[in-house]
Amino acid sequence: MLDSLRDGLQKALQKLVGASAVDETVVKEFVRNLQRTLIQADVSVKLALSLTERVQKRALEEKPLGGITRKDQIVTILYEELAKLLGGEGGLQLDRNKANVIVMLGIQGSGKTTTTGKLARYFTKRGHRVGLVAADTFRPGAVAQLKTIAGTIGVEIYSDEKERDSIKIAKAGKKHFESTKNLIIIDTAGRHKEEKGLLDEMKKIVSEVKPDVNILVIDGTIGQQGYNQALAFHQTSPVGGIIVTKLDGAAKGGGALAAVAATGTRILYIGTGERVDDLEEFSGTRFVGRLLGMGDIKALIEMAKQAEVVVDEKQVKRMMSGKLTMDDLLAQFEQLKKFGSFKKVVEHIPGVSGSVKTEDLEKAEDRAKVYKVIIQSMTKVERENPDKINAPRIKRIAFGSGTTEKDVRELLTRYKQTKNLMKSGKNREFRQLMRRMGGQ
Ligand SMILES: Nc1nc2c(ncn2[C@@H]2O[C@H](COP(=O)(O)OP(=O)(O)OP(=O)(O)O)[C@@H](O)[C@H]2O)c(=O)[nH]1
Ligand SMILES: [Mg+2]
Repeated sequence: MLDSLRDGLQKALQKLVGASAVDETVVKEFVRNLQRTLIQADVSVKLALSLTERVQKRALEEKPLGGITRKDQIVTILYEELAKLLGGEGGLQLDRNKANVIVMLGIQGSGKTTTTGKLARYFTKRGHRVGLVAADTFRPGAVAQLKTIAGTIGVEIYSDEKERDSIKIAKAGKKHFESTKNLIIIDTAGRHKEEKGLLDEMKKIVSEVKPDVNILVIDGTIGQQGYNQALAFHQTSPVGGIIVTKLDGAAKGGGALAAVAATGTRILYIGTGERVDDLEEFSGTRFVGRLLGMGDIKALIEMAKQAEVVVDEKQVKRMMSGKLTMDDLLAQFEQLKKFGSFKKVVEHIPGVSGSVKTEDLEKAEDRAKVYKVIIQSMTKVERENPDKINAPRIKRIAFGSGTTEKDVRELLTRYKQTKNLMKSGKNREFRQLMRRMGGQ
């Protein structure tokens, strides 16, 4: 989903993370890369500039919060600005004790009718009583299309193929379901002779029906015209939430971002396929996290707090100078476990997440469990001087821990590798993580 936008943002981030020091030139280059990526993803130039200008200003002016590096700070700023734009969490809260009325808005082919069915399915599953109203009198076959969808999901539909006035149908449909349903979704036309006619019709429906919310359906694959489209609807019928469709395909996503900016509302759901179940609740923070190739940075900070990672400073210093005992290694495994899975930890390190395979991480986690029992079967002397572990000792340790000699040898190899790694300081990300965990 939105591959090019994601790739572009991640490349810009990787460059930032990879820079030896962050100065004004690096920040400005980062901002230029962001601009290019956003514009290539069909975000309007104006929106791209205002967003990146804010990022640049904050990146140059704000001091890093305690405990995090300037690079992390900049990543957090970008994250916050994108999340602010995308407007928090999605989903639609309904009052179960009344008949909630939704009017679907959007131009032809944006996915209104399909999404009407998806919403009906979604809320029926959650115990709501849903009724659909077929108020598209413009396109031949529109009523039949909604009828078919309603039939598939077993939801009642109100239609009147003899009536040409969509406003009358919308009103009658609302009345028809008002006392028996608690969610009424009105599907409207998207096709019209001219845009003005469509907007006028919607305005009339909205003023007569007085819905609880107007939902704008935006095709995720449209480019910059997303802004004007959204604005046109919003000015005549105030939009209370957006659903972006077709995000399963080649969507660049910029149009959707622009629509949010134009209406100042939230994305509620996203459509990820043609089937009636292809609807996902939208989460701004999760979405941006996915785009940037990391989880929520705030979640990482929270996680670290929750785990109350207490790191013995002396131990970390000793480890980083290359003096490593098996107990240190064990402590390292334990710390990572406290953080959650390896996978989670790695996902939260900007710049690293994209380059590590999930299977490798899961394997690493399983191996860590085996290593732990092996270390626990070692004597104190062996733990402190792993280099002294010879063949007879390996045999004994394997027996004592219920593992194989191969496992023990593997752990010893890992031990040596870790020791070398720490000595050479090649693995900068790892050292950074250690530092963040409370080391130097
Ligand atoms: N891949 C994909 N296709 C979708 C999605 N949502 C809708 N479509 C397809 O988009 C096309 C148009 O969808 P409709 O629901 O008929 O659009 P509409 O807005 O009701 O169109 P009009 O009635 O002409 O105004 C159909 O072929 C749908 O199957 C989606 O999330 N993903
Ligand atoms: Mg339709």
